[in-house]
Amino acid sequence: MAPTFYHFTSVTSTNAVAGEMIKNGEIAEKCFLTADYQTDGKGRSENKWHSEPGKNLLLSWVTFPAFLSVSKQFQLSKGVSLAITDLLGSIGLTAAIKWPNDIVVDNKKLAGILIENSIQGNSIKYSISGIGININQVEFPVFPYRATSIYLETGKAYRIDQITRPLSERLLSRYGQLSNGEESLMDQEYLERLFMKDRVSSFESGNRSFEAIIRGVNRTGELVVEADGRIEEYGFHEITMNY
Ligand code: BT5
Repeated sequence: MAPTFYHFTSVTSTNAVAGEMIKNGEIAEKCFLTADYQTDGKGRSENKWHSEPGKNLLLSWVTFPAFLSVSKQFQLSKGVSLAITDLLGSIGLTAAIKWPNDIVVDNKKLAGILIENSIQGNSIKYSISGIGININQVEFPVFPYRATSIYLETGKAYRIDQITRPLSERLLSRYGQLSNGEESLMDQEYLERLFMKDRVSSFESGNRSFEAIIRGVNRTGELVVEADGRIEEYGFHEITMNY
């Protein structure tokens, strides 16, 4: 089945539109939604995703990963992170995966991922992978972490579809690996691309600030760090890394 692409000029959020289309039964496997502009682009929790009209990739990819148990849902995030870094590598950029959902180039955030899963019992009914990749934007608001774009890093302007199409192929290919059970290969590549792995970073957890070394990510997607010689594991909401 060939992938389907839906393009919108302006939407609230491509993830929200994808969710509505799924509920209305308008969407099947291998579906990609893109928009030039989002009036309410979403990040995690209450965070917003900012993007100037027509400058960047704003995409939601819909999957129905019935083969994946809920406890393994982070594997999807790994697949998406690998696909984005594959794509950036193909245009000459060395990108790292900053756990849990950022893609950074030269210590600056170039892309963000927001995966929203609909869970039923122990299975994932559907999953919406929202991806924002900064392509041609040159100025950004002041964010806690610096932002960058493909243009700023390579000096080359891209049409959005020059990124969307190859990215969709990379996503489907990584998804194929996941559904074929090629997890250990993906785990290994993920670790190789993990930002600050085996280097000392500073973290905050609750009201504690500390230094630790990222060692990896466990089966359920928690960050594994070594602090004072001890291994500790943290969930998404339990730790932030300063960089
Ligand atoms: C993310 O959240 O990084 C997930 C972003 C996902 C965006 C896509 S676009 C298509 C789809 N539809 C949606 O509505 N969303 C998805 P988080 O880790 O919470 O990071 C958000 C934070 O990154 C913001 O609070 C800002 O500090 C910063 N930020 C916002 N826009 C940015 C940008 N364009 N580049 C770099 N940083 C940005």
